[in-house]
Amino acid sequence: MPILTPEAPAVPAVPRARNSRLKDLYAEIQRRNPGESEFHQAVHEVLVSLAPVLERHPEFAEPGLIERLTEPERQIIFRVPWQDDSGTTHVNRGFRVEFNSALGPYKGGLRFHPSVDLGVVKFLGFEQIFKNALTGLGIGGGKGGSDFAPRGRSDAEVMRFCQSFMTELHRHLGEHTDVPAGDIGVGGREIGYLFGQYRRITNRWESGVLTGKGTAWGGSAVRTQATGYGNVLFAARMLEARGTSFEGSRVSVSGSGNVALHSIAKARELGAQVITASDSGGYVLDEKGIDLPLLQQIKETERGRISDYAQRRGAAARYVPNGSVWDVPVDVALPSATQNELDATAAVTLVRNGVRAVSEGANMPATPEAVRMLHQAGVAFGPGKAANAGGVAVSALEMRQNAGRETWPFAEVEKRLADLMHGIHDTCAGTAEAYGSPGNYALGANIAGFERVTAAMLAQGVV
Ligand code: NDP
Ligand code: 2IT
Repeated sequence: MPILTPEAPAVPAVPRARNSRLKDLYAEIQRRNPGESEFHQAVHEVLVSLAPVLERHPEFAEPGLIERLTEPERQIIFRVPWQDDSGTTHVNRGFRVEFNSALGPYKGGLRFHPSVDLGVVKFLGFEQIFKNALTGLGIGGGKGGSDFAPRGRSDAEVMRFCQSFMTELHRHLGEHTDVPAGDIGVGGREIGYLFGQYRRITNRWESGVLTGKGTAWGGSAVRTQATGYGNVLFAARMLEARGTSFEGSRVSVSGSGNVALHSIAKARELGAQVITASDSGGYVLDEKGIDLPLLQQIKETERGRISDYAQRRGAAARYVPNGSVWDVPVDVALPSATQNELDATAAVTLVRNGVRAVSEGANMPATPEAVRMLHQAGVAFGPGKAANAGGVAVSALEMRQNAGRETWPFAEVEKRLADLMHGIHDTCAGTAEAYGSPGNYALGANIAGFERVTAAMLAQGVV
């Protein structure tokens, strides 16, 4: 982990005392949370942005404030026993980290993936605090999940797992308390099973307790598309600020899940040629442009793999097992799979190949070294906590519809999403500029999110 210097070279110098306090704080966070490398990384990325804020706003330097911000309000870890179709019992571990509720009920997704552990959930929950603050929609930060691997499991097995998971988690949730949604491995099917079990146990139709529900039973239009659409809208605004656009550009997308599929759709709508998609097995390069209906059929209906897509597409596509999708020369790259999937080597390759913008659909997909290189090369970089906020923003709109027993039309939610993404872009850009680092969206997102949440924490006293 590099020392605490800001990611971009243009950040004004700050007095040594503030920097050394942040360094001490970071060392203490590492000591108190051993082995949680992703959490350390997420905290570090924020702390490196804060020295100029503490200088300008001494109230935010109040002892204990950043210590509270980096310590979850509550961490829940529980056993999730379930039986597979052959009757064999499995035991997974469930997590919910309720990180910060200064701005509203804890809000954030659930991830089901074998790599999930406490450090991963804490990194995601920490990111979520800032992301949710940037939406301005009155939602706190939280995240949860399990080391359960849904891939290859039958619907019945996934249902039993979700029911067992919710049997424990339900006591911690509530529309005014904690409101989960989807993330990796948790989509519409899982939210349905989770909601069904919550309703059964509590005997309440409490639609606002989960978001990402089916539109026939309380879900919002556009929630499924919102993260991918939102990331492309954010990237489009970054390109516009540089006098360019998606029109006629070559775009690479990683992943082939919820965020990737809807990023591809929106980028195409804006005139781009999207030429890649991937999964943990490899990537496909489709020079004619990804055939979205075919990819959706394979991923959403058949729950298949990218290798199946390449096979069905025939000569038009080239499948590269275990390859790096970032080797493909593009104008815009949209990492949409998982954390740390775009490292320094990938960033160098992208820059050499002339990339103009990188916008994070996933959470923390670019490593700190990659981010630094992109900044130094003058590439427009959209940090996940701003660029992928469209998903949770439409989740907050789903909560509003549920509270008012309303159903808003697709076009209305889509318009609100576009306005929200433009607002988040402009907040990040304006904050970066105000702190002497124009164009550094990562700095702008960290500072704007930090100011909003810590102002609320200060007003609410030491809790
Ligand atoms: P999905 O489960 O729908 O898709 C995940 C995709 O990423 C799959 O293609 C998967 O491939 C790939 N992937 C996952 N883990 C790895 C890995 N370790 N290495 C390589 N590929 C991997 O998830 P989402 O699309 O919902 O989420 C993608 C990212 O976007 C995550 O970082 C998530 O936190 C973030 N995000 C999601 C939001 C949402 O609304 N869903 C909102 C904001 C951010 P495979 O099948 O091989 O595992
Ligand atoms: O990372 C994220 O923002 C999400 N997975 C969506 C969270 C939500 O509550 O909609």
